Formats: sequence, C-alpha cells, structure tokens
Amino acid sequence: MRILILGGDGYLGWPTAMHLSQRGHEVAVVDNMARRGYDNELGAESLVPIASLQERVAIWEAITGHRIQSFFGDICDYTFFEPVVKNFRPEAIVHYGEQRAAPYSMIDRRHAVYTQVNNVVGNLNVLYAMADHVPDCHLVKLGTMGEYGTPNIDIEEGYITITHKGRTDTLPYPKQPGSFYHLSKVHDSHNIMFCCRIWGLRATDLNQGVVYGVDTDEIKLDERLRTRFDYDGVFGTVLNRFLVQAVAGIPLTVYGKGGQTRGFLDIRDTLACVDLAIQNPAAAGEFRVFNQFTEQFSVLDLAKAVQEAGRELGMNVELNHMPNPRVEKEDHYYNAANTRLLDLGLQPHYLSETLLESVIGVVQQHRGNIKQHLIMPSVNWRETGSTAVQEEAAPAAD
Ligand code: NAD
Ligand code: USQ
Repeated sequence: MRILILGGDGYLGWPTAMHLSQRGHEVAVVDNMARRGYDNELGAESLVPIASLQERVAIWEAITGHRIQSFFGDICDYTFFEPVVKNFRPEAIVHYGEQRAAPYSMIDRRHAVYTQVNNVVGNLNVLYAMADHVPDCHLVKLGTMGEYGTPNIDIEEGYITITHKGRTDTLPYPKQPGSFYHLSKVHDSHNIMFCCRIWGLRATDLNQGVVYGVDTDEIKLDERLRTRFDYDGVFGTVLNRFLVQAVAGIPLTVYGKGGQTRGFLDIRDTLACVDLAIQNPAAAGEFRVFNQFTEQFSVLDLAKAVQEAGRELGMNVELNHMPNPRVEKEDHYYNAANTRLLDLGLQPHYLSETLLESVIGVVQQHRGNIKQHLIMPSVNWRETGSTAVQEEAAPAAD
C-alpha cells in the first residue's frame, strides 16, 4: 500500500515509517520539524541522540534497500500539503503530526492557541485533501485516551448506548479532557466524525494511552536509526521520565497522591496497532474508535515498578510525592475497554514481561546527556502563565 505518515520525524512516526517500510509498503513521511523547534525553545533535547530525518532515510535505505520518501513542510499550509496528497495518492494516512504535550499546551495563552490551531487546522487540511483527492483513503488518526478524562463509569470505545426517558441511542462517549492539548484531540475527533458522515470518508481514531519504551525491531538494526526519548518536564511522559530519574539518582516525581490511573502501552504495540488498523480499514462513511492501550496503571504503580527494577540493578530509587502541577483527580475509578484491537489480533507486550532493565540500560548508556534542571515540572495548570515564559520565545500562531 501507499502510506503517508504525518509527523514522521517524531517519537512514534519514525519507528512506524520503518515498520511499515520493512513490510513492503511504499512509505512517505511529512514533517515540519516543529518538534525539534520546541526543543530549541525549551532548551531540551532527546536523551538519546537522533539523526536528522535526511540521515535516517538514507541510513534506512542503505541497510534495507527500502526507500522512504520525505516531504518537509507544515500540514497547516495547504499550498504545501495538498500537492503532497494529490501526487503521492496515499491509500492510508497515519496522522501523528500534532503538538502532543499537555504541559506545553498549558504554558500560557500563546502555547494554548498554537496547539489548538496547529492540531485542529492541520487535521482539517488532512480531511479536505482526502475528500478532494483520495476519497477512498483510510485515515488512521492518533487520538488519546485523555479525551475521555476519568469518569466514574466504565469507558467504552468511542461510543456509549444510552437510554434516556424511554428512548435509546448509541452516541459519542462523553469527553472530559484535562488540558488544551487533550481538548484539541476532542475537536479533531468531532471534525473527523462529521466528515465521515457528510463525505463518506473512512477513519479510525486510535485513542492511545501513554507510550513507553525505546526499542523496536527496526531500531535494533542500527544505533543511528534510534527514535527520540524525552524526559523533560514538558515533553517527557511519565514512565520514560521515571526511568531517567532513577538512573540520575533523583527521587521519582510522583505528582500528588499518584493515584492517577491511565492506559499504557509499549512502543512496539503502537506500531502493531497502527498496522492492524491499516490492514483492516474502516468502511466508507465509518468513523471507528479503538482504545489503544494494553494495561492500566496508576502513577504510583509505575513508580514502584521502576523502584523494583532499580533495586535489581543495585540502585536505591526513592519517591517524591510532590504537589501536583496539574488539575486532575488523584484518586478515582478507572476501567476502560480495549478489546477491539485485541479482536483484530494484537498480541501485547506487557510491562511485567518487558525488561525495564533493558530500557534502563539505554538510559544508562546516555546518562551523560541528562540535564538535571529539565526534570522538575515547570508548567502549572492553575496559572495562566502570562509571566512564566517570554511570549517572544513561543512559536507564533497569531
Ligand atoms: P512527537 O512530538 O515526537 O511527534 C510528532 C511529530 O509531528 C513531530 O516530529 C512534529 O515535528 C510533527 N508535527 C507537529 N505539527 C506538525 C505540522 N503542523 N506539520 C507537520 N508536522 C508536524 O509525538 P509522538 O510522541 O510521536 O506522538 C505522535 C502522535 O501520537 C501525536 O499526535 C500524539 O498526540 C499521539 N499520542 C502520543 C502518545 C505518547 O505517549 N507519545 C500517547 C498518545 C497519543
Ligand atoms: N505524572 C507524574 N509525574 C511526572 C509526569 C507525569 O505523576 O513526572 C502524571 C501526570 O500528572 C498524569 C500522568 O502521570 O497524571 C500521565 O502524564 P504523562 O505526562 O505521562 O501523559 P499525558 O500528559 O497524559 O500525555 C501523554 C502524551 C500525550 C498522550 C497522552 C495519552 O504526551 O501525547 O495523548 O499521554 S493519555 O494520558 O492517555 O491521554
């Protein structure tokens, strides 16, 4: 198949490009390097050094003989993006190309506006380009489990059947997102659903949990194919952060009580889920939602797992229950369905079977790159941030 990957220079986009290319698909990636720009802005960088996209595709071709085309540009710029779709004529588009950090979206007004414009406008451009040029193409869109929030009832996969005053309907599951970033994903979902209804597009919204891990089969072929690994207080996700903190000898930054429970998955399962969605496309006019995670953990569960893995390596890992910089429930019911990808054949890699020690090994290899001042959270949900960050430093959205 011809598969276009948006955000193909990112943590998940690059490994996905290699994974699909290795399986014989004709793969092209689009990226505007925004993510590398956020690093410059924040003074942060991936713990694991990463090659440029040009170097990566050249190394990939030299090793495997497979070509990955790359297009450098902004999907919000339709004069750039429309010809890419028109000429490449993808049969599937995997859309990772958004600003994905909740804390980044909560820095201040400017970052909130940037996040929502970048994500919502980019996604709208994708929908228009599909409708005009490849109406049969299948959109595989990365959403987030955070769209649902933490309701006091079970979370279903996208829809819930409700009986109200004697009448019954199956309706979109209620959304209670916890940041302007997570809200942007809700807006995307609504726009995609609408376009499936009016234009008959086919789409799968993958409501993904928090991803962890560094290795995929393709990355293991060559060190120079490594994907980014973020640990800073803005872009680092919780388990990846805890592993770096353990190696750096910093007590693990458990926000509040640590009872916040989320869905998690190994990066290898992200690739498998996207692959399964592509192989089993949505029908014309169908807007499907799959909850893409394999296990649920509380933040405290994860901290204890890292503590245990550290102990086996002779490290003394401590926990630091610090004031929560976010506004979120710290003690709540959480039970989310995730059977649709399993029904398609997903074979999960569970955390208990994953050698956390092996991820720690990669972190130890690069421990010299850890910048301690980036570890503590710097963004507080309760503040509008108007004085926290120089406005000029932010990417301009308006
Ligand atoms: P990432 O930031 O590493 O990658 C996103 C890529 O998209 C970056 O390379 C960035 O430069 C590019 N991009 C952003 N805006 C763009 C634009 N307007 N035009 C072109 N390229 C653009 O993020 P990631 O961790 O790989 O996540 C990928 C997707 O998966 C995101 O949409 C994210 O919301 C979703 N997701 C990620 C996780 C996770 O734990 N990493 C969990 C759930 C969902
Ligand atoms: N947390 C800590 N300590 C830390 C970092 C985080 O306790 O040092 C807590 C947070 O308060 C939160 C939980 O861990 O309760 C998860 O935080 P996170 O930063 O790992 O994940 P989140 O902000 O939700 O965002 C990440 C990705 C995002 C994706 C989302 C999936 O950055 O792109 O959409 O995971 S989900 O969480 O299911 O919405």
